[in-house]
Amino acid sequence: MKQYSDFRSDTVTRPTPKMREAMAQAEVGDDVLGDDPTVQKLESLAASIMGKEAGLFVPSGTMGNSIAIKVWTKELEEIILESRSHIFNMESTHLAFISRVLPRCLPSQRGAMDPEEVSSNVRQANVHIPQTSLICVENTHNNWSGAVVPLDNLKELRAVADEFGLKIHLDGARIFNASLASGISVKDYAAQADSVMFCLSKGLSAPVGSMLVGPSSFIEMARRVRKALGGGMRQVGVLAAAGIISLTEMVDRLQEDHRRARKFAEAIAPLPGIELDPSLIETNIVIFGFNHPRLSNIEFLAQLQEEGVLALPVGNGIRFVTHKDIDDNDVDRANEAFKTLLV
Ligand code: TLP
Repeated sequence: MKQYSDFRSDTVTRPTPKMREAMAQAEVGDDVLGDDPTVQKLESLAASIMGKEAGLFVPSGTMGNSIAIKVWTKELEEIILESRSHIFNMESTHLAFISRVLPRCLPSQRGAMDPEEVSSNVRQANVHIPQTSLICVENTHNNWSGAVVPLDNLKELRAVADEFGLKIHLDGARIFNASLASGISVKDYAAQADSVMFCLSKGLSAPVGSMLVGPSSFIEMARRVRKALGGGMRQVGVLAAAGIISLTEMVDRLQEDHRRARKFAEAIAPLPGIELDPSLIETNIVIFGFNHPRLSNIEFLAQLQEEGVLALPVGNGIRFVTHKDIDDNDVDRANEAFKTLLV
């Protein structure tokens, strides 16, 4: 079988041998009945790492975000979110389909919305208009090439939320990447939000699963919503066991992914057709514009695949993501393929 260097996403990471061992050994019970000790351990670990009262293990990041929005909002309301956010662009239609709220998308500086603009877009309900109830933020910001949203920006958004009595939900799918890149603790980021979703199954390499954390009353309701969405899982300690390893052993190595992403970006930036400022690459996602005289991004991606390198298109550009199963040889292979195909 052909061995690919797979830069499509950090979601492709495979569980480590230690995770597989922990999964085989996991003590389990019926989690819907509240009997699974391994899930309980993971949920309290996640909550304590983020400085929140309680946690909930959910099958995916998308379900975590959709549950949070469902719990924090009701019909006839509107939420403010960033125009390139994952929630608005990549999670199908759950805002409409599950929560029945309107999105109000605002522009940003690499994921950081202007607090004054947010403030002026908060709407107080009257018979004509919806009530704003929630602000969603994303850190790191996927579609802004893994940008770290500054803590000061989140603090300013917190102040706006407090002024108007709004909640903040943080899509922290890659919050540990943000923390390692900035040196700011995940607790400090989480303190600016009422609830946080973060993923175990991306750079942290668990096979499945994300966490939702927040106040106990919020998590109590989130557990009911998860069940209503069909996300109540039974002997799921086998998966939680891998998630515990994600949180206890897989965080620090994300630095490696950041180093490789920067190395890759620096190597390809001068090549014909690539529109990229490598100094903007802070974490593990490299999104670049592609404007080549001979090739479209789709044609180029097909040729890269022939060379054993996989990546995904984003609009007219391309996204590369580094992760545990990408090493320096994979980066060198990609760099070589770029040179051969583009020059
Ligand atoms: N992102 C995936 C794809 O959906 C694009 C990826 O490959 O990057 N929030 C953010 C910021 C995300 O990047 C993702 C996944 C999610 C939420 C959703 O997580 P899952 O895939 O577990 O539903």
